[in-house]
Amino acid sequence: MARLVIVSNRVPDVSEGSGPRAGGLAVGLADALLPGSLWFGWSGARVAERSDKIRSLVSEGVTYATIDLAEDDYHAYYLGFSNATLWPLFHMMPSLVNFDRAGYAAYRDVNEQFANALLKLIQPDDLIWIHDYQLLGVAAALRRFGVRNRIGFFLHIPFPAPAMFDLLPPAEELLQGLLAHDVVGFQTGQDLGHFLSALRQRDIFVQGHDARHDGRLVRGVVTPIGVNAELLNRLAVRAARRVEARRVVDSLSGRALMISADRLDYTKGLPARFDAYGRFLSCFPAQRRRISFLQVAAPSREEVEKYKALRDELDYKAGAINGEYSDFDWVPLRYMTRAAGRGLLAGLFRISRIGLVTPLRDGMNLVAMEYIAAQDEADPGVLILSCFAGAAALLPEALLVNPYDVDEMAEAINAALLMTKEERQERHAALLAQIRTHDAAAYSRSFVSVLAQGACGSG
Ligand code: GDG
Repeated sequence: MARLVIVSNRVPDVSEGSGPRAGGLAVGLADALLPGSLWFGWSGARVAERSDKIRSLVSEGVTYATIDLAEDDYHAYYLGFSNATLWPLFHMMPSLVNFDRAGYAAYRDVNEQFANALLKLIQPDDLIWIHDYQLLGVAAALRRFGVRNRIGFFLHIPFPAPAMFDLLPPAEELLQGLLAHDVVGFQTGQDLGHFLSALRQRDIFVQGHDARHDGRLVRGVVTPIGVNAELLNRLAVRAARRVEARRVVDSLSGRALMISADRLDYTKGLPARFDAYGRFLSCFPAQRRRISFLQVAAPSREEVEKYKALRDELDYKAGAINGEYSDFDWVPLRYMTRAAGRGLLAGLFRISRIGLVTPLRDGMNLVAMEYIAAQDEADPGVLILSCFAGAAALLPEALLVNPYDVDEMAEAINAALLMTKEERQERHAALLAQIRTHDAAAYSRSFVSVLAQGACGSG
């Protein structure tokens, strides 16, 4: 079998030896990462000048190769074009987009730097699998350098509707970049549809899910990412028994816990979620003292300006809710702006009666799946999920809500609190079956099998 080369902005930190990983790309790819595979990306380190030095480390038979980023590139490529231009635009939030040419120039340069390093690492038969929006131009650079390997790309975030995509000054070039791959994968059928529409509008020949361009075939696929449900459940069972989780249970005095856990990101819909909780407390006074809401918000991209503004807004809203509704012996909202440990988080999911996941737009959303996986099947909690998360397409038995509709979310919280055990069990069984079918192993298996088709010169 051909060797698999994974390329992503960051490579997982394997040096810490922190036990089983329960989330993220490392789990999504665990089944594809056979010994002998290579994973290439940015080390996370920033240096004064651009450098082509590659460092390698082998862990469990997998080679992790990294380069450092120049400080200027970190600002212009990573914080700039990737996270202040593409991220908000692909999540269809154009008013938050910052664009400047210098940022895009750095983005192209870094993508080329990645391609240059890869040239030194790859062999002719390798299958190359590139991940996410930071690296839309790597394959095009590899093609310019004459690389003829099979190259696949997977977009973890949504692909925007064409009218939104076209707002990007370099839209055309980015689309050409995607066409340099043999396979382009998306989380949902809607994302793939948007991509194909953008191609058709440019008179690129599309048939079914395939595009033909420059004499090459580009195959569009939908391969939703998933979690390892068994691993997560084991982690949750163990953590729920531990003293940290027990202390949380004791602190509830019999009340139901509602939990949300997100990176502190404006796409995750936290301000409207806080408003919805406030609306719930005001509209359903009889329920007030039956619930406690825990929001874990892991700081993220703190150097991007829009993220600072979000943090201030949430501080204000959290203070307002607790000021208005707290009692001497009850605080309605526990709001933490630091990450919880992986195990503890799984344990907290398990002891929570409600998982509240309301992104304004999300490629997939693994928290929703982790919440389901962590539940006790005999007495499971209720998942309230945004209809604009990719996960909603797979999880129709959740209570689906519009994350812009504060009243609807408030009503869903109430309905979840009142839901009978039978209904909770029924919904949970259906949700669990879905996340087992669409799990991490299925994700990488289905993508790699399409990428491998046509290898050895048959494409
Ligand atoms: C992107 C796309 C897509 C969260 N808080 C804590 C914590 N987390 C973990 C969760 C989960 C991961 O971070 C977040 O994954 P999501 O999928 O929810 O969201 P993004 O980070 O935006 O991921 C997304 C994903 O890529 C994969 O394709 O699903 O749509 O945006 O695993 O559990 N982990 C710890 N402490 C926390 O406080 N340890």
